[in-house]
Amino acid sequence: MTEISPRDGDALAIVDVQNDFCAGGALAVPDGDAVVPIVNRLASAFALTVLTQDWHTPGHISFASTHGREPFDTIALPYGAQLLWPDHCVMGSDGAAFHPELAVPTAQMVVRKGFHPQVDSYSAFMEADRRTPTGLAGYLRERGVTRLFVCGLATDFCVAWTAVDGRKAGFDVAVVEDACRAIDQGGSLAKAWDDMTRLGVVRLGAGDLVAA
Ligand code: VGL
Ligand code: ZN
Repeated sequence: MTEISPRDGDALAIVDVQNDFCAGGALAVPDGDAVVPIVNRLASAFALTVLTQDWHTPGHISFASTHGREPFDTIALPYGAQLLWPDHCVMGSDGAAFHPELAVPTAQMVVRKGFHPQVDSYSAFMEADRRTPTGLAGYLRERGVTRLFVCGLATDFCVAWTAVDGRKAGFDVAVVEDACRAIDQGGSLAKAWDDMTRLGVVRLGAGDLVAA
């Protein structure tokens, strides 16, 4: 793979590098912390960087505890099947804060998602009802972005849904695989790559973009 130099029209989306998805967090992604130095290095190569932050109300509909159920059970909601999670990324909590070593002072926008009590949002573009946009597509378009690189946590949920919706919104999208880590629950990682590949999401390594 030839090295791709970030240029005008490119942006990097750094998905959910938050304490609750890292070691000791409420929904720790295996080896999640490992993305932090890679993401920091990637970010330095982009003129436009966007952060996302999972940001739920207490008692959010995606929490197992809200339904008296166990994490990783699935329930039917008006907008479709919802996998249930431990309480995580409650707005304003330490768990919802960015990892303390995430160092992206140049980030120009933070997209918070999942803040409607009755609707989850893995994707940075569209809530789980598939109807409520976050505004990110418009923001990127107004900023002249055509190509979006995605990294962060977790590969098989918020990264994948963001990448897929980025394609549906008309952007060229690449996922920087080694700058992501997965939850990999019930085959979710393989399915996520199938979905992404089918929609033309390109799979890259950080070394394709920046020197190690
Ligand atoms: C995520 C599960 C629940 C993620 C967020 O960031 O991938 N996963 N909420
Ligand atoms: Zn969440």
